[in-house]
Amino acid sequence: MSETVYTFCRYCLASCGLEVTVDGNRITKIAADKQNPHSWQDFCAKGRTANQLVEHPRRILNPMRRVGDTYVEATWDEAIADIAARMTALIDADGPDAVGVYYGNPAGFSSSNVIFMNGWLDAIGTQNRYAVGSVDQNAMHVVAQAMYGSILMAPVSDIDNCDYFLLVGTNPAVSAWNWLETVPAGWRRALARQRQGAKIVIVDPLRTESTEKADMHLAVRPGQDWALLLAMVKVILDEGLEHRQDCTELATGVDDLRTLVADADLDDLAARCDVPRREIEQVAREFAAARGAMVVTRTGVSMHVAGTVAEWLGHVLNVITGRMDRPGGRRYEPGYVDAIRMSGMVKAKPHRSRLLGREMVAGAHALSELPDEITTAGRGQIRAMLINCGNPVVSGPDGARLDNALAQLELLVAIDFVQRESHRHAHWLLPAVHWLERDDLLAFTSNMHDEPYLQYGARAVEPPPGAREEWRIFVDLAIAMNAPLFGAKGLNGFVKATRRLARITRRPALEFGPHWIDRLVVATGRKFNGRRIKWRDVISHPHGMVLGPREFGHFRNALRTDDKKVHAAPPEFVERARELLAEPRPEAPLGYPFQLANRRRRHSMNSWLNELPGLHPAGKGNDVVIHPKDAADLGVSDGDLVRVFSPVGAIELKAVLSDAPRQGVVIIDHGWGSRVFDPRGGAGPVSYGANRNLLIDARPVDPLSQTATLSSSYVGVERV
Ligand SMILES: Nc1nc2c(c(=O)[nH]1)N[C@H]1C(S)=C(S)[C@@H](COP(=O)(O)OP(=O)(O)OC[C@H]3O[C@@H](n4cnc5c(=O)[nH]c(N)nc54)[C@H](O)[C@@H]3O)O[C@H]1N2
Ligand SMILES: Nc1nc2c(c(=O)[nH]1)N[C@H]1C(S)=C(S)[C@@H](COP(=O)(O)OP(=O)(O)OC[C@H]3O[C@@H](n4cnc5c(=O)[nH]c(N)nc54)[C@H](O)[C@@H]3O)O[C@H]1N2
Ligand code: SF4
Ligand SMILES: [Mo]
Repeated sequence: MSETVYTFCRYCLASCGLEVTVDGNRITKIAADKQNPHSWQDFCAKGRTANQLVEHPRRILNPMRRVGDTYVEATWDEAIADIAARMTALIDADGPDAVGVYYGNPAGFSSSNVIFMNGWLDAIGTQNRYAVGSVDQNAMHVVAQAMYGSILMAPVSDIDNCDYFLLVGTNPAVSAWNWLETVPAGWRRALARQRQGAKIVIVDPLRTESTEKADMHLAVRPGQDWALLLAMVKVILDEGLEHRQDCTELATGVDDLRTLVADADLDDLAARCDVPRREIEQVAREFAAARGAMVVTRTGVSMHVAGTVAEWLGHVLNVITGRMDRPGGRRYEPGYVDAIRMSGMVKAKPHRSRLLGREMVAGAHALSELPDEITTAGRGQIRAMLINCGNPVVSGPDGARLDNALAQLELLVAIDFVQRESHRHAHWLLPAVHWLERDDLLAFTSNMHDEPYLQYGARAVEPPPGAREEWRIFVDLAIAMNAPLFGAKGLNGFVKATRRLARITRRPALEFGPHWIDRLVVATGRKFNGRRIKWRDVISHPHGMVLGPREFGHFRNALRTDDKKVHAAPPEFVERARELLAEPRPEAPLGYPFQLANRRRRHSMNSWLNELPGLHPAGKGNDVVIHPKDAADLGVSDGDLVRVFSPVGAIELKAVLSDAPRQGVVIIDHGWGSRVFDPRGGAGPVSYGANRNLLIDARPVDPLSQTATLSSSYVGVERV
């Protein structure tokens, strides 16, 4: 007999409502939940085929221990005891930093994973924490902290009132309108506004599915958005087009911006970003004059050495033209929990990395530093590592160096569904639970939705009996290592007592776990219509509930700066901008004439859905896309096999000629070339395409966000 479960997709923050048909414990169909009042219209094939990952033929079903070159299944008791004993021995010998962790993007789509992971890390006391932020969104966190006083202060887009969209480094037609915000059906809503007369301007070195629909496309030189945006700030301030009131009452530092732009030259900036000066002036003037307008910056902006400055200047444009907290601009959505206040209660210990002495960004160090921290001897060297929801060898820079370092670890533990590239040296593979098998209340992203919205992501099916949610693994490890969870003395004993009680009474809910936190969060959440949400409201709305209208006026209150103002010109950003201005204009190094750009695909999720049969039926893999004029110079024809090389690596792929990239730029989609191994069946690995991040030197990083140059590195191309 089949039943229907309503839940939401947790692959990306679009969070599409799903209607899942289940027969026995098997998913027979996944469709959009059109009764979901907030999000379903972005529904895509990734969500539709999510059961293929649940039923992955190579899924790890029980903990697996490495024995020589093969793996054998083990019990959880054996896994936890062995991992705990080996980590404890290393910590006793070398201190807590001997254990390191990397957590990837999917960790953020679980309500319990990161909280309990940090609880375990605090328990053992290691500061060797590495995260995906350094190949994604760190620039935004750094900017939010400096300008608004909190890393989590993420403004949301008020699309339906917007008359002028300036979209920089984003391809919403493919990736949907989400990063540190989510606007369901955002791209369609922007196109609907366009039909009513709004203008869409997109800044992107590539012609994309989004630029095809734009009114204007500025094909910027990769990595030079900072120059383009600084030029726009200059035009606006020099021509007196700014919003007087916001520049004096909402923000501080606008005079420092004036001084900065006075020292910059429009022709120089235009030459740097390679966008004609008159187009820059036109867009700046139109943007300032539009009734409702917004700049939106995303990963195309952040993944460069000047990423933070560019991200900052995007926010500056919104602030100085009066777009914050006004219709058609960027709002602050308080959601139903005050994540900013809660994150402020967690006081992270400041920590500098051992070798380069860099501070953490958003609670973690940068992936680019990880290989040396593993391979360089001395106190604080990482000797054991846990990878939680990540594939950093493919997603991060210089994968070969990281792979080589991971091979040298005394202990590598991976929690995942399948064994991918980054897990190939693992001593232990621990089987994870898919979101279709897990309950999640994503309360801490509630203020990133473009309206107050709450949905409990119910599980559709039970996980395989041998799989475990991460939170439980972290609790078990803390107990086995005799380290106080969350650093709170006595908590382990309490957890054990609740476990006993749950067992004796046969009421699993009595065991301490994330559901306690979910209930607490809702019980102490914001009031709507004078009343707090009750847990039974949550449960009785399986399609989710919109809790109220989109409101303005919360932004000022949410600011966490000491003077409750927006800091428009944080000194470290101004200084970095001056450094960039003093640098010579960008030029390709000898032998590496092309900049390597990147694209996402509708049917890929970073590095992890490419092997699913339902998503990429024909011609799986990635190619290198070359402009026909560049190809002619290289003597390359469509379909030729070419070698793409950089100082740190080389890969071979098929050439495809297209004028999608600007001349001097070649495109290779990221996320490909990750092998999927078969630890249970012992068959050979499957792999599609090539890992373009093998070409990225990890050393040059944005000094402010510590992000590597994933989208503007230089490469050479030759026919094989
Ligand atoms: N060149 C280039 N590189 C990029 C990007 C780019 O645009 N260009 N994009 C960057 C961005 S934005 C991101 S977010 C990163 C992603 O970087 P990562 O997060 O490191 O890598 P993913 O490819 O997302 O791999 C996620 C892994 O988690 C596993 N997984 C999925 N769900 C779960 C779960 O619930 N539990 C557990 N335990 N495991 C799970 C998957 O099977 C997969 O192996 O890549 C970055 N890398
Ligand atoms: N289908 C699908 N959807 C996804 C994901 C996915 O993997 N697949 N990933 C999700 C995740 S983790 C994230 S973080 C979001 C990211 O969402 P987006 O940031 O919108 O990601 P992209 O689609 O890669 O768009 C980035 C654009 O920036 C352009 N770009 C590259 N370099 C530059 C530059 O120097 N300047 C400018 N102006 N543009 C540049 C690229 O050509 C590309 O078109 O998407 C999410 N949605
Ligand atoms: S992956 Fe597709 S279905 Fe899932 S939330 Fe994102 S857009 Fe929606
Ligand atoms: Mo991301």
